Amino acid sequence: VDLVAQTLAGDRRALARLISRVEDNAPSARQALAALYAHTGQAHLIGVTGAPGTGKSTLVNQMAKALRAQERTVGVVAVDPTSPFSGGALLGDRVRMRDLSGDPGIFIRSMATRGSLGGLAQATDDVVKVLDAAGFDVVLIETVGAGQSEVEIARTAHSTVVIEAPGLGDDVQALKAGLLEIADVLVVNKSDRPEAARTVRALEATLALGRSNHPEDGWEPPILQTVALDGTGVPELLDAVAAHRSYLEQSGSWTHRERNRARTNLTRALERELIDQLTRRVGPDALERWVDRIVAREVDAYAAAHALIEGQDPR
Ligand SMILES: Nc1nc2c(ncn2[C@@H]2O[C@H](COP(=O)(O)OP(=O)(O)O)[C@@H](O)[C@H]2O)c(=O)[nH]1
Ligand SMILES: [Mg+2]
Repeated sequence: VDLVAQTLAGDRRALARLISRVEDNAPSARQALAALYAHTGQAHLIGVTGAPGTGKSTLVNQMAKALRAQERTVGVVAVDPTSPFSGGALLGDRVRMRDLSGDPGIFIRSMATRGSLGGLAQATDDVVKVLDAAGFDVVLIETVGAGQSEVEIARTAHSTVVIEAPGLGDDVQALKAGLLEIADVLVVNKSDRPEAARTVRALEATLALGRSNHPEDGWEPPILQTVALDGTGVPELLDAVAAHRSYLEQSGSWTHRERNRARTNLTRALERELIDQLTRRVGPDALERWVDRIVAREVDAYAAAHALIEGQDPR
């Protein structure tokens, strides 16, 4: 069966199987990704990130529903490497997202936890490409804004929505996590809570400081308020994200971001390919013997890498 052709034709079961292969990094997956690649580049990729518990999943669910009401098709990729469960999905996420099941205009995938976070970023990127090629108008990518890899995932989106919520301890968690710099749209969710106004003010103050450092950037991230529990503020959020897309297109930033994404993809592919080739050439034993020598303080990692590339024997 040709999963690629079926996926392009709109077959959702084929899409699900193809995504599983991509997630498992199966040998057939690279060929499939290559065949799909020419069909990518149409979807608006929207990253949704923020500290755990800010309401990302609830909000993504509402955004997806609102987009469906506008007759737009939606792919959702939820990435949660902090979840210890296989499948990566928090049970609550699955339950809440069940609202939307049975609708062929939406496809939701929770990414499995990977051994390495670098692998997770790559796998997420690949799954997003499959959804893009399959023709979804919008792909929402939920990540926990907690570390470098999550920031990297959020960064590959066209538009990044950073979620804050009042009452989680610190005034501005996103600031601590370094997320404000990548925010195209800021959302204070849980605005049904009285402390929300204070969180908005804290964000405004922080942004006012940061903005003067980037006078060349023509986009000022708006600060919106939502109540994901009942959908309050979600239409305004979608408007802001659409406005950001228009800004990207008119300013030339869309092309610029596409180039950056292509460069990241190429660099990652090169790293993977070169390491694979080298490991095949010298064998895994040689690698381990260089590790021994590094541990023994006989050589440093740079010298060992250089020696490996030169084809030298560890001993
Ligand atoms: N009061 C209030 N609670 C919310 C709101 N949005 C989400 N929550 C709750 O916050 C908790 C965490 O939500 P979740 O979407 O799983 O957050 P995530 O970890 O960021 O994905 C859940 O108990 C939600 O019901 C909101 O707008 N107001
Ligand atoms: Mg979540």
